[in-house]
Amino acid sequence: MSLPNLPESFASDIAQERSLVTAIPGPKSDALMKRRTEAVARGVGTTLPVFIERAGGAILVDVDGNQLIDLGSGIAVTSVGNANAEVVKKVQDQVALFTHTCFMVTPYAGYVEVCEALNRLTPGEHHKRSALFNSGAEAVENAVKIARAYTKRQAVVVVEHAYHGRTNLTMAMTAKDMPYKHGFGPFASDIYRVPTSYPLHDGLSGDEAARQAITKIVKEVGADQVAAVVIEPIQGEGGFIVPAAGFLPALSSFCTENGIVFIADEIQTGFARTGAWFACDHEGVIPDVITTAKGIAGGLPLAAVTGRAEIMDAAHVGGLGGTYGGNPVACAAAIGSIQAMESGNLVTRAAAIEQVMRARLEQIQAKVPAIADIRGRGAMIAVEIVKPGTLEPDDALTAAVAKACHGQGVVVLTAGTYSNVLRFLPPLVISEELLNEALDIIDAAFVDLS
Ligand code: PLZ
Repeated sequence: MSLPNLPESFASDIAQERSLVTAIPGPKSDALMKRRTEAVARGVGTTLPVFIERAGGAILVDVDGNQLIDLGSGIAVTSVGNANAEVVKKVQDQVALFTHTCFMVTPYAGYVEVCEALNRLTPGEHHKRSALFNSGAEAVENAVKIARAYTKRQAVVVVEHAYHGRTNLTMAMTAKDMPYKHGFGPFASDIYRVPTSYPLHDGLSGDEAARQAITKIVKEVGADQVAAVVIEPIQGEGGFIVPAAGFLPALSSFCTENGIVFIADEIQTGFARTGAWFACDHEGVIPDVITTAKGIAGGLPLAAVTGRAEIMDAAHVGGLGGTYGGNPVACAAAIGSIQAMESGNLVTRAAAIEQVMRARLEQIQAKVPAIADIRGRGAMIAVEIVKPGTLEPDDALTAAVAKACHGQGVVVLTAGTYSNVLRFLPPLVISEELLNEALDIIDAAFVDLS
């Protein structure tokens, strides 16, 4: 299996090579870390205490001159590569023209163009409209506002292991206590959590898992009380949990039959990441409303809600907005990023990355019994790590493997309610050599530590 070539325009002026010239972290990063500790609130965590000075493609260059392989993409953001040339050009042109007007005060074409692209690319051929925001959490908040306005109902159903953000409403929708919610309540009311489909642990078919969730909604919430079911088609922070086939279609049909708005949170899975434009496409699920962010704009803050025109227009004039939502520079970045995904055929490339990664991870699994599962789609792949012979989470081994990778200059992330999932989100432009080198390091870390 080999990865398809990319057009010349994707070349980065930073050599796509790993290179360690100091310990990780090096002395300059250490010094900055001391300043960070003094100046920045401790609640803002750090995965890797290495300060970045430049980046290109799938390489991060730190202040000590080390070049790290990026298997995190800043949590699924820089899908088109860091500092992608098309994104940089669009941003530079826009920033020199004007930086802000507030779209609600005096509009500009870039915002409309991004909404047109969203309406075209998201699942379904129906008439759609979009609205733009700054962060994923803000998009989820607005999707809920819109669903409540449309249905004139209040209850919101979410699932176990869900992650939807850190604002008050989205904390209530997020499942995991530590670190996201602990001590930060009281949380928004009228949020109900039902079981999801987690094939490794529940052993249920998609239909059985859907029946379990639907029964709980009907019996404990009341179907006619529910404004929206909000679900990540593949859970991100929850541990790249891919529901059993049929689960999402069954849940979506139940929503349609009961006048419930089915909201797919594709903030992490969207924009080519999973080897399709959107993860819902893998099962032909057409959400009523979809939230996007992260990969949409190549690293600039932008998020969106896209949905059926009649649902989106249920919010009254002036009911949606915000000072910066759909900022012109972020919109220019999104236009560049979407163009790069199309010209670089990154949907296909994400699917090819899955083939390369799965083959290598299966080889590692064959010698490491702690790896209970390899899952995900496209360039969103993870392994779940357990005590061998059980399904008991091993968060200590997970953290140790991640740390060993970091020490060798490979940025990997962890995830999961039990912090026992090692996840990989490489930029979709990563070269096959870099990807294989990173996998060599992951392989060695597992063999050494387990
Ligand atoms: N919905 C599915 O993945 C953000 C969180 C990082 P924001 N995931 C990364 C952290 O620890 O804060 C996310 C997501 C899904 C919503 C969000 C929220 O997006 O842009 O971080 O607000």
